[in-house]
Amino acid sequence: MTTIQLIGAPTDIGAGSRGASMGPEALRVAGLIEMLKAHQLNVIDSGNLAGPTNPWLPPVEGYRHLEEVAAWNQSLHEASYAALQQGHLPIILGGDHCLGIGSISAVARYCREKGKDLRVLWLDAHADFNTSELTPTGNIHGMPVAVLCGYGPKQLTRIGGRTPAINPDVVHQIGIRSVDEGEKRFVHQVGLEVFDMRYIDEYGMREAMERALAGMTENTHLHVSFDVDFLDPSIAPGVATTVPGGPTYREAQLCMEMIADTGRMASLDIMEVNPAYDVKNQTALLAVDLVDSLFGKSTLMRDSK
Ligand code: Z70
Ligand code: MN
Ligand code: MN
Ligand code: MN
Repeated sequence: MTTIQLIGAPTDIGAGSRGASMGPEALRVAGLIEMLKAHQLNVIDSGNLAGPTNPWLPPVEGYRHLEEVAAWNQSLHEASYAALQQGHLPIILGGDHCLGIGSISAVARYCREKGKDLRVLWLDAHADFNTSELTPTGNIHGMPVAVLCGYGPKQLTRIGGRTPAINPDVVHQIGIRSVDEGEKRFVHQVGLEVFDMRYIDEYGMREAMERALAGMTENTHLHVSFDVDFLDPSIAPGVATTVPGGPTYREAQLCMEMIADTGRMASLDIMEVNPAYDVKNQTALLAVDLVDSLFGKSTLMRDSK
């Protein structure tokens, strides 16, 4: 029986607005644990990590709160790695998306040691591929993919003991529709695989997901990093950075169902839920509903593949 371990990381240290620090509790209040238990999963809620408070300072040399971001991610790295070593499936409750650094560096370290092939699905409105030179804001939640690929300050790129933590070709991004000018060139330069909204509009979510999930084997560890601003703001208003033109409810459900069908998801981030922008916790409720599909809820019985 699979054991899920919830790890809360209540911080908005890498974001441009306050409030994602309330995300972990919003997800619990929305019934995350009860939903997981209904799938006959063992659930351990290890509570929330502790870390520095948000000093709300301007950027220094292209980074806001670099030391605090490093502290949160170091602690998340250790907690996520320990969960994986115990054979648990960690679900990280963010918190802003800078936490993908600690989470995914831990998954990458675990996969290296176990000889597993890592694949990262990055569901987001943003590519999160900025560097201190490219960033228009200094907010580190716009940088985690670049940091994981080795582009960034050593306080962050060295978390997990190997730089780079991952190669760009393990990352497959879905739903992207807001990329800064310099960031665009850099994404292109390293050859990140991006299924942006233009692609999804032209070819559909099904084609995008078939490609993003193609070529996995029994040995693949699939990590899903779900930034809730992936979703169209009309259904998910509770995020700090809404970007119009995201996946609809039905497209998002299909995306989750196709991931579930692979049976390979072994770790998950749920990031950027921001109750300060939400109405009656609907965005956390929607995230729980989608994660329900990610764990295999489906409308009808289906042939197992
Ligand atoms: C912009 C930046 C961002 C959210 C990532 C936005 C980044 N590209 N915003 N996630 N919510 O500031 O780097
Ligand atoms: Mn993000
Ligand atoms: Mn985003
Ligand atoms: Mn690939």
